[in-house]
Amino acid sequence: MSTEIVTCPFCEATCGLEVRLDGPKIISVRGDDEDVFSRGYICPKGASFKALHEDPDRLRTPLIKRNGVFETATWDEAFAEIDRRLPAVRDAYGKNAVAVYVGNPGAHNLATLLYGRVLYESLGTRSIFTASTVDQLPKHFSSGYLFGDPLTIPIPDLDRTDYLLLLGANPMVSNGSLMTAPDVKGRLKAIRARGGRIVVVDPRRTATVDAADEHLAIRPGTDALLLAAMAQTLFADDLVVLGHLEDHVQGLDELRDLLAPFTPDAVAPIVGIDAAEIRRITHDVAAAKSAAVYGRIGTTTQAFGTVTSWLVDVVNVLTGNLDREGGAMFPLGAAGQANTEKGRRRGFTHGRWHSRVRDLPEVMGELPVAAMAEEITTPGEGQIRALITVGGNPCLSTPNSAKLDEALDQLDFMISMDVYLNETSRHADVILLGPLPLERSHFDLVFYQLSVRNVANWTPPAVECDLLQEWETILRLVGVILGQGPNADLAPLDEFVAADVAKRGGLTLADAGDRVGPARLIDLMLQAGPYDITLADLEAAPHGIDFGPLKPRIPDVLATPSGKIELTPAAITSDIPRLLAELSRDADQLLLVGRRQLRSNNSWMHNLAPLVSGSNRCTAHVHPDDAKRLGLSDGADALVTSRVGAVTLPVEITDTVRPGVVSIPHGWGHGQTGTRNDVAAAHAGVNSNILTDELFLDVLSGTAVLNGIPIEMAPA
Ligand SMILES: Nc1nc2c(c(=O)[nH]1)N[C@H]1C(S)=C(S)[C@@H](COP(=O)(O)OP(=O)(O)OC[C@H]3O[C@@H](n4cnc5c(=O)[nH]c(N)nc54)[C@H](O)[C@@H]3O)O[C@H]1N2
Ligand SMILES: Nc1nc2c(c(=O)[nH]1)N[C@H]1C(S)=C(S)[C@@H](COP(=O)(O)OP(=O)(O)OC[C@H]3O[C@@H](n4cnc5c(=O)[nH]c(N)nc54)[C@H](O)[C@@H]3O)O[C@H]1N2
Ligand code: SF4
Ligand SMILES: [Mo]
Repeated sequence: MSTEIVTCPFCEATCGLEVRLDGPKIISVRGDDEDVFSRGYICPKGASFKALHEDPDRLRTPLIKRNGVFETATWDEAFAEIDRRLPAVRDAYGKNAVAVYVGNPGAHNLATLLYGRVLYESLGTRSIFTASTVDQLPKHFSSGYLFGDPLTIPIPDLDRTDYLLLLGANPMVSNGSLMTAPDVKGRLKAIRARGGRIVVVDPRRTATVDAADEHLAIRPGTDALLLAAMAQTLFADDLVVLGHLEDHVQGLDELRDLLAPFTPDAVAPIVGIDAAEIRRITHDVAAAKSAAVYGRIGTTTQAFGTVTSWLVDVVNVLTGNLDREGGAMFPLGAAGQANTEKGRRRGFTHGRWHSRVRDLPEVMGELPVAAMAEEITTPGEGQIRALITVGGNPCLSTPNSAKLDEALDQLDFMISMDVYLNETSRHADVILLGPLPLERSHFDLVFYQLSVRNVANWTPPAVECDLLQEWETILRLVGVILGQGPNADLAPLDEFVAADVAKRGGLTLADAGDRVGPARLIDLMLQAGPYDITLADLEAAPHGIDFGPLKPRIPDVLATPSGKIELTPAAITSDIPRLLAELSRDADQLLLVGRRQLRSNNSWMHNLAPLVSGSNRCTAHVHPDDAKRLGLSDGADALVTSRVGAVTLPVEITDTVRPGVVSIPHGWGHGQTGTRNDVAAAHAGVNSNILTDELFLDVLSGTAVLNGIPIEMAPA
């Protein structure tokens, strides 16, 4: 018997877990009471490690599709097949003909985080897509222009704030996002216990609303108007107090003029919140000793995702709450945070190239995944002919996924790096499986940069595993792409990656001793980081190291060309005319929004029996007034139709959604032919992304609109 301490990589909360093992067999998993950050917290997904590891459907060997049927293969056979087929596509059709899609688990996996870039660079392709364009890209965009770096993102100082205004976030269920905060439940409770206030803006009465003081049931897609009216009110009522930011802000007068038309009275009928309420909330935020305005996926995956993300921080700035205790602050990650590097690049740009078919701008080197299907199906120079998916399930998670599902069949060659044969990987010609979390090392490189406290924690592999590690898989792919054949020597490739990391940190390879792989890279990044620690220090502290609460970082953190917070970047304010036009929009249209669920993890944990037991969760929430008007009855099937598709699913009549809004969770729609996930198939549900529209985007960032989709609904 042994006990291992690990960090859970399933969501952004970075909980410490205590895993009891009997040899390779998991006996139990519980929260690690001594974790410096999570203090014993665990959720149902973290508790499902055992079910995941023992899942009979989990892939155990690579698979190669021959004559339409998957056959088990050795690693050598799989790479020989890749060597035979992948370079041929590039040689025949050019570099952009090979595309990559990286999904959400990639943000929690050192293989993709540290070695993904060599894969892209070796391919030399511009056809790079990730789940960011169905998620948080607008926040990177707005932060890039406001503060000079897309990963310089202000995080609510949850543990000290006196007033938290949440828009489009449900951390009681999601456990927090762009806000690393294990036991967010306890942290929210503490705000109220110390006399603070929580206000939630959401078209649904969520679990977070239940934990809050106030709820504003906004009409979907109108947060930008609400925030613009709040900012306008701050100016009009003379509430702008920059305080410590006074010398670090540019564009205040222009901002006042731009936002002048967005009065509470002008926006109220569209937003669905009284003008007097908007004024009162604004005055409350301004009067609070400290306040943090925070927007999450309900504000990014909507028609004005970037403008909304920008206005969230505009309000934080105008009330003097940016970069101060209890406000919205900049974390200082222990490793790999670009804004701690000396002599870093000044400024952020996007649109350095554009997608071929729809001319959509690149942002952070990637193109909108909403455009991936058309790039596969539209003939011409640069047409995508091969695809590598890395820990992603775009056939369930991206807009108009039926179209993508069809498009994938047209590819000449497809590789999926995945742990399941599911809705996406069933299209692949070769599936390269990866080890599961307990079988690999882990360090939450990204999420410690977005954390409500500065902490760091290293996880060594807890369980032995004879699978190729995913960083090795990626390097082996790189070997194939570079023409070194299917059995390239990985050591020099790994050393090449490490030498680059060492150089950026002003170090040499020798500084990491004889370590290799992700451990070497993290060791180098820690040594180059702000806390003067090495990986050995973290190895000696299995419950993590706490570097304390967030500290003010302005002006050093700013990397804009002016060195100031640039409040009115043209790249963002160019969308104001479109926002003005919203003031005359149709406020009666029935709109679809999503709904995350505690026992789901996007699309991929529905194959674990403990997480899908109980009644069907894939239902359409409809307000009683709408149900009556549309002739829908509770429990009966309804047909939901959008511009691009239709699904039939059971109705759940509930006043937790505001009138005019229907909510369907995403990530369902299992049981398709050729998949191997029996439990999920028995709880199939429907895919809400059959309804979302690949042409409906946040115009600036190309992020898909997944909330606020116009739909029709009728009894089935
Ligand atoms: N309508 C609607 N759509 C949405 C959303 C929404 O709110 N509404 N949310 C969006 C958001 S925020 C996101 S992040 C995306 C997610 O979009 P995706 O990342 O495309 O989807 P996931 O369901 O997270 O799929 C993860 C895949 O990775 C595999 N996997 C899990 N662990 C590993 C691993 O360690 N290695 C490898 N190689 N594979 C692994 C799983 O089997 C699964 O196939 O969905 C988006 N789609
Ligand atoms: N249990 C669980 N946890 C997860 C995930 C999961 O699938 N399951 N996924 C993880 C991932 S990948 C992510 S990105 C995070 C996301 O973390 P959150 O952003 O906290 O996730 P959601 O629960 O989807 O919350 C979004 C809320 O926005 C609301 N909303 C919809 N449209 C609008 C609108 O127009 N305006 C406003 N103001 N609100 C709107 C929705 O009703 C919903 O309550 O969660 C992560 N954590
Ligand atoms: S909250 Fe997130 S990190 Fe914590 S146990 Fe659950 S899935 Fe894991
Ligand atoms: Mo996400």
